[in-house]
Amino acid sequence: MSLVLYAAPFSSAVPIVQALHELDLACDIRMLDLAKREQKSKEFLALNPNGKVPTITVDGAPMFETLAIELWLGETYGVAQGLWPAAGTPERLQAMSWCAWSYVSYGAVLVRLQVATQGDEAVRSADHAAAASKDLSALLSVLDAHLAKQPWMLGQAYSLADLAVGSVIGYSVFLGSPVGEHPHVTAWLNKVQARPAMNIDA
Ligand SMILES: N[C@@H](CCC(=O)N[C@@H](CS)C(=O)NCC(=O)O)C(=O)O
Repeated sequence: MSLVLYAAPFSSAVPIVQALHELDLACDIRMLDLAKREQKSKEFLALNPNGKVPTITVDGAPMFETLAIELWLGETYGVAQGLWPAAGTPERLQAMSWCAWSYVSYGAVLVRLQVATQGDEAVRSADHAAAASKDLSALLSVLDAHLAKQPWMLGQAYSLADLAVGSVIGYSVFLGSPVGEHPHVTAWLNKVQARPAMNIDA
């Protein structure tokens, strides 16, 4: 398969670049200059009408949304390498659940924190930030209890589910989420972030 990834530094595309490294996959990575609005060119909008990175083409066919690309990379390339559970296993169900949990359930509350702390002046609010922080902490407690039982998201071995969930949780630290109050999440995140693939220049 011929893969072309459209990415940008310090963007949502970074976990995809990291997953490609974990999988040792050949991919033509094209860095867009978002400040120059290269993502809004007619050619790029034909691939992703949202005009956002990451966008990947598979033998010319486009796909967008980080979560969707991560799940697709896992099922397409990860199973053979032991980095993604096989279809039909309980672990596959858990992988899809936790990845969606991080991007959708946790991500939605994270946006509340981001808007309350870094949004336009009119929408900034200490009260909303405190409420979002409390709700994030409740979600982190669920993750902490999960990681108290096992060292990695899916059990005894690292997988691309750790990369996906770890990317969202790691980004949330940067936004001020109370990750540090959850010891098992913190210890797991340190292990995820120590992987060589997480420290490449993306
Ligand atoms: N939910 C999307 C978000 C993608 C997104 O917001 N990408 C940003 C970079 S982090 C972007 O391309 N921004 C350019 C723009 O909005 O013009 C995903 O995960 O793929």
